[in-house]
Amino acid sequence: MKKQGRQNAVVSSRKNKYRRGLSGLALIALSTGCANQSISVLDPAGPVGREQLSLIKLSTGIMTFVVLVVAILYLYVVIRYRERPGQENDQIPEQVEGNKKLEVLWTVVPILLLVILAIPTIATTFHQAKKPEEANTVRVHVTAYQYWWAFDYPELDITTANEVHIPVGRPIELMMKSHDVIHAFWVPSLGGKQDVNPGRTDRLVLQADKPGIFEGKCTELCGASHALMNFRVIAHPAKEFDQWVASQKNPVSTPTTKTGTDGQKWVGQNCIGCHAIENAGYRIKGKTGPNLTAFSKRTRIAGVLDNNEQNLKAWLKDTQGIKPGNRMPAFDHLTNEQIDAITQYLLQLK
Ligand code: HEC
Ligand SMILES: [Cu+2]
Repeated sequence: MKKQGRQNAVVSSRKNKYRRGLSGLALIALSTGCANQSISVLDPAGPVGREQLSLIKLSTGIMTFVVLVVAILYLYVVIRYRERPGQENDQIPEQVEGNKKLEVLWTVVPILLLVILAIPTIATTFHQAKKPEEANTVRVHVTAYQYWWAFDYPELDITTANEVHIPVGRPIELMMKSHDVIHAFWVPSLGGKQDVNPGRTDRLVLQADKPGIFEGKCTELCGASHALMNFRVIAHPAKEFDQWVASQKNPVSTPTTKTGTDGQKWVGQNCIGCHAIENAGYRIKGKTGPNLTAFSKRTRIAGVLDNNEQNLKAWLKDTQGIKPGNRMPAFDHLTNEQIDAITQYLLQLK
């Protein structure tokens, strides 16, 4: 019920022509508004996430133990040695200095606790940093931009953005770098976080055991729209993944309607300097914006809006209201007819 209310709020604020600021808040509500996706470290969906959760449980257990011991001792001392009625104010209790047993106890116990914490932490860290076995691995190059993610599959010759498709049950080796500032890559259900830096490449290996949509977030403050720098890991059974690869390599990019053809032309004139679309006959392949090949298959626009006609028009007219400070200018100077044609064209790319 609550979620429904929030979504209604989004729709009505959209009617108010996306009041700046307000719409940002509404979008956050929207992006958390769906039920079937997973975004929790407590709900791991692969071996990396599970190992990390067991470390979280271990350290939480140790911390809880320490807090309890300290709190109980504290309460005991406060109550047992409180000032009692009739006691003289300046009466000083017996002074004790140095107790070998106690000194040893409270040095050794914390050391033991740290060792118990350190051994599995170090072992897991090295285990997870290992390069996965060659044969089975899917390699993906990740590039972070303010405020979106590019995904290249070097061995499959595919480029996509904001949504990275993977097969279940196979390790995914993500080699990551940043195009601008420091970002961080985090998919709570699968694992992370990994800082993504300009000028160096870092590896993160993830794996999903079951199909599903796993939400990802940038988790290093990177600018005005940092909180909206969302992405999705979409895990498929092996066969479905192969189908996705095939459709992505042989995308449908030729419009069949007059409006679609107009759209293709307007996109060529306005968008293709920044965006690439495969199989569409454009001579230029823009690289400063997300690759839009097979765009209609994306579930969201820019990581924040559901992908549909109405939202796509809203995005084109008010990019800055929806994602403040992002690098795509608004196209509010285009006529409604042009926007209609562009939208229709993009939504038939599959
Ligand atoms: C100056 C470069 C530039 C131009 C020109 C441009 N864009 Fe963009 N576009 C971007 C950038 C950068 C983003 C990523 C914004 C973000 O999420 O931070 C983007 C995002 C998008 C997205 C969302 C993509 C996704 O993966 O979800 C769509 C759709 C889009 N642009 C369509 C268009 C269309 C249609 C045009 C032409 C009318 C256009 N763009 C013109 C730079 C540009
Ligand atoms: Cu970021």
